[in-house]
Amino acid sequence: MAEVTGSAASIGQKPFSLWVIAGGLVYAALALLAYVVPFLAAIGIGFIAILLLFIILFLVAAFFTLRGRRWAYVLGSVGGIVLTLLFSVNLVTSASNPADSGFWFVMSVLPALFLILVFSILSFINAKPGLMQKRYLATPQSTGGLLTVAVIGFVIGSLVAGAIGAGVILGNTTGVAANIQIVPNAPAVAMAFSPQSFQIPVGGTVTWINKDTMAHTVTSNTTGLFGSSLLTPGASWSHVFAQNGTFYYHCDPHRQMWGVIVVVVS
Ligand SMILES: [Cu+2]
Repeated sequence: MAEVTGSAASIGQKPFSLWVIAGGLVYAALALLAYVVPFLAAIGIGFIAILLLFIILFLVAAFFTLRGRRWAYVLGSVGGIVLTLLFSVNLVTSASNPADSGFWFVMSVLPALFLILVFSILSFINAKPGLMQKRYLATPQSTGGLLTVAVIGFVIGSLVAGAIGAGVILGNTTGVAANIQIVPNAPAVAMAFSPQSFQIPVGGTVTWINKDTMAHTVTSNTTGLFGSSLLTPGASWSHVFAQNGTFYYHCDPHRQMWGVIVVVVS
């Protein structure tokens, strides 16, 4: 009984800052896992390996952070920065559209990484004198606690606003008259562009609409012939086909997504 009391007391005695760092790292690891599982079938083994590496790194860093190891939260912070830089383009795309499947991930993981970074730097600087000497590192009843609550509040707020925005964006797409739909879960299905083959007379216009919850492109297989920018969820794009012929196209980020436009002389 005395031992149980003792271990419970030692958990309570860990500095608040280490709980924030470890909690943030565990959240980042679980969020990565939750984000990537639906796309496992559609992404390459190399990409899965990289993400697994980050998940393991975050969990190991969290474990040793709680044991008070300085290298652990340095490792966690550096890992977070590398992850952000590596996927900066994807993060910006996802954050710019609440209907994007990655919106919740960016809006919760980036603030978590921010907290990890701030508390890691402060903990690193104050490790020698001891974290318990600084009130904002030692206890949640401090400016450190206030900052943590503020960041969590920001995350909840942006997720609620995002959920409302996503409904509006996806609701608006029903009014657009498009010839070809980029279907939900497009990278994982056989026919990502529906219809996959579409015929028009010379001079006709084809309109694509993205009904998926992630960004895609319409890109000619013949380089430079035609191509959209990244179409976020709900976005549409049109192209006029002035020449007859058979034009294959694909999605730039997901090469397995393809379709064909057949332009005939009427
Ligand atoms: Cu795509």
